[in-house]
Amino acid sequence: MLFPEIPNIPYRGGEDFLSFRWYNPDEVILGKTMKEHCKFALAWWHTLCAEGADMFGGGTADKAFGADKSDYMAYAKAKADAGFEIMQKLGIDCFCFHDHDLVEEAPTLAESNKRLDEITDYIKTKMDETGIKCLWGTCNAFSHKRFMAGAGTSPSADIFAYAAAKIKKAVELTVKLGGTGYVFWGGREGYETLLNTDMRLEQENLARLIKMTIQYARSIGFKGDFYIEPKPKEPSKHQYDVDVASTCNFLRAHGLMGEVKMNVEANHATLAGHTFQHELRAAADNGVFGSIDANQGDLMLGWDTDQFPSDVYSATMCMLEVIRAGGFTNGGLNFDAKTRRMSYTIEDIFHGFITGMDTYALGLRKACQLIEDGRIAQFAEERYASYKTGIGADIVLGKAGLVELEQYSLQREPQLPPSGRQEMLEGIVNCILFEGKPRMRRWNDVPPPV
Ligand code: XUL
Ligand code: CO
Repeated sequence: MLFPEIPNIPYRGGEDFLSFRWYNPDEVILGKTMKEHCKFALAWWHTLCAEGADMFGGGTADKAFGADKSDYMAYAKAKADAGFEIMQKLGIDCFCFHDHDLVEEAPTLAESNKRLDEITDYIKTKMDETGIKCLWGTCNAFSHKRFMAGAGTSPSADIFAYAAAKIKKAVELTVKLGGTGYVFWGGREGYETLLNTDMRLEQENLARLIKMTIQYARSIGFKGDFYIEPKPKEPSKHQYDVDVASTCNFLRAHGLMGEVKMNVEANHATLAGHTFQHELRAAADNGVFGSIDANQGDLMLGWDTDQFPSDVYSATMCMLEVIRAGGFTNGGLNFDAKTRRMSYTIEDIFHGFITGMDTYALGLRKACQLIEDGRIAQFAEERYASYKTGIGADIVLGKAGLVELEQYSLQREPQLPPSGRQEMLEGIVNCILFEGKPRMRRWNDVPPPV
């Protein structure tokens, strides 16, 4: 055991140190256990690799986990041991990885692949022993300097080929570890200036790479889902997968709709100028809701801070959308999150996960209360009641065109639309969030707007 001072983290429902207050894995809510609703996962890169380096200084956390870092395999195995201990103590059933999170990249592709084979043999044994599973895998095609101008969107065909070779291996590893998803995050798939960029060719090539990956993965028996993880910027000034809507446009333009879903990340939504809920709704409405990178950004910063989530409001709206979308199938809530640079101890990692898991557990509980309360959904439904009958139904059913609508409008001046009652709805949310019970009268008892 690497961290004997840290116990298994129990659900206590109180304020005890190192315990869950709201996450009670086996408690059944709306017909499913909390564990099934949430499907939490650990991100190998943040939890086991990131040491807190930033633009102005190196790492503050020791993530050698007792190993000699120059012995790459001993170091890789120590990270795996630490990861499994952390997951077991927290009751997290899944992890997500990039190829070279698992073991340091070697000078050649062949040697790198050998290292990956060896470390995944080790990880697979630990998975069999513990029952821990792989939620999704992905490929790091952005850190090495060869990918400075992108991978699938590189101006160099040799780099495209190298990225394809690396992705091939990452897909094989995902299949080997039984991953139920494969993620494309467009690391440096974007541009800095159009003065040197053929945007059309770059996007076509990106689509080609995704198609090759799908074709190969299916040919070796991958049955899971593919996800694109939209992000508007960072590291590129402009990343091609800006947000869910523009990524859907990319998928449609290249005949990939139906083949690829979304991995929606909270902090990426913030960077795109959207709420997390907006991105989730856009995914569900387009039939591409897949998985979630659960973290949170800082609204005052323009970069990806990848903080552990603590915003219950946002987590509640997220779980509302997840439930609305029918819950997770192959996806889950991956903590693409790291402790702050000043929170550098192993205990801080546990606090990060406990707060993150409790935030989502509380969000789930509150989302269920909002659903059971019913007023919010009912209000939204009734707001559009005019499309159920009469001219509204004709519009929806395609029975009315401009001529009919002109005829209709010549005979009557429309009334103002019903009040949106945003403030009242926000009040209802607050009552449920902070008091756990409704305070107001039912909305339809409220007098109509004047
Ligand atoms: C980067 C990011 C990635 C992906 C996986 O912003 O979110 O870590 O989640 O490549
Ligand atoms: Co992410």
